[in-house]
Amino acid sequence: MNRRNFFSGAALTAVAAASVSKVAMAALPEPVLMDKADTAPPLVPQTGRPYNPVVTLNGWTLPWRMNQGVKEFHLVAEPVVREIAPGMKAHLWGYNGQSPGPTIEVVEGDRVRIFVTNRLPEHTTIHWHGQRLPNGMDGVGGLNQPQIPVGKTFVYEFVARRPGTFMYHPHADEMTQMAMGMMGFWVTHPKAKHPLISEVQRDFCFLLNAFDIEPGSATPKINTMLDFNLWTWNSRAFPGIDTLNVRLGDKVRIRVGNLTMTNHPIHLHGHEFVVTGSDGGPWPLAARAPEVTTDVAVGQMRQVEFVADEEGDWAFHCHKSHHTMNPMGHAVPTMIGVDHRGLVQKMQKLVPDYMVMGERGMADMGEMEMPLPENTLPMMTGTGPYGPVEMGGMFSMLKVRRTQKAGDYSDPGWFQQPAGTQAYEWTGESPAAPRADAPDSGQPAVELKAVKPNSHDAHH
Ligand SMILES: [Cu+2]
Repeated sequence: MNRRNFFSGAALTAVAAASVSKVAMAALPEPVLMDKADTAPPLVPQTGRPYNPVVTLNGWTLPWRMNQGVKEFHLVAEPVVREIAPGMKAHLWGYNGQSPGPTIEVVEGDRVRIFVTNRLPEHTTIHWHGQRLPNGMDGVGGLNQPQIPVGKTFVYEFVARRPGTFMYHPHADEMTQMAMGMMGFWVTHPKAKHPLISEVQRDFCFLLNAFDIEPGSATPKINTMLDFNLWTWNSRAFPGIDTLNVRLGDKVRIRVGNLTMTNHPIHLHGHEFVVTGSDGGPWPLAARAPEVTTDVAVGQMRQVEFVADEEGDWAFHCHKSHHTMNPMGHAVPTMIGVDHRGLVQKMQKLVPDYMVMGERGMADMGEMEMPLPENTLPMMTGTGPYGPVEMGGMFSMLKVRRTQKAGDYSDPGWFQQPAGTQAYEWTGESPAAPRADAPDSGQPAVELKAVKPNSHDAHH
């Protein structure tokens, strides 16, 4: 098998145990690597109990081999190059060629054996966040096991005892290894119909992560505690995050885990969803309520469900407005209301490329063709059918279409607004806008007096 071309076919196929000799079965499973940041089609299981596979945003599911009833996976911890969005690549650490690592999908009751090979420059372990397992398999280096030394392979083995939404990450030099992008998703599907787990047509998953990468560089600053500048879903920033493309009327589940250093209120437009579970398991029906935003705290996971019954391109994003921005957003002073005329020409004599930012708000940034250092994303970017979307970071779209085929995850393009259903410009008579201060006094508003240049009233 050509490992690098493993995914080039239309359908993914797990390694068939029957075609591998006894000698080979005693050896390490061949690691499967990924060299792209694309969203892979769902990995339909070829062995073991059937289930409805998930789709990992800008990610993929790790194939396994069945060895005498045990599902065997091989994770390789290693330095990787990850495209964060077109125009920027980061030097991260991850698994099997990418950050995050591949999603692991198993079925409740499966016995799972995971070989973990360490190709990092330092020791590591893997903690299986949320799993019920023997204490010695929990992966906390120094506490439950010796660290996995550089160049060595350790084996984890346990039964996936409860169905749900989980993740994995190192529990060794955690600050460094998670800041470098080491993490992955884990889904345990129910073995039979479950009273609290719905059957859905689309089941998406991704991790929230964050990096601090100086404009013009490629390696994260691992000591950053809070002031990250790249807010990502599965190590991708808008417009590099794929859209979630569904058919009108589909029941949709989205699973999210947070391995950043802050909480993220995840918000969906145009629909209400219900939070149906977390890494603690499916939630009792009495604990569920409709929401359009759900906060995912650090180290938490949430799964939300809804029927996609409104056609359109619906924004789906973190509601912290700084998290829908790319680098450059923090050190820029607020310039709204400041008149730069005159100053720009003087500055351009000294610095030909000098530009004023934010004089009328920051929206100009979305259109600005400002020279950027190599390997840097614009602060607000991405273009929609009506111009710049003025977003970055943790932003994507739910695209709901009547014409999307069942099982088709391809991007249908931009939504065509039906006539008469879009905001439009008022072209009739415009009455004078009333002002709070003195609508009848004929005096200008107080704030104008304070900032108007050369005004005789400006002395305070
Ligand atoms: Cu956020």
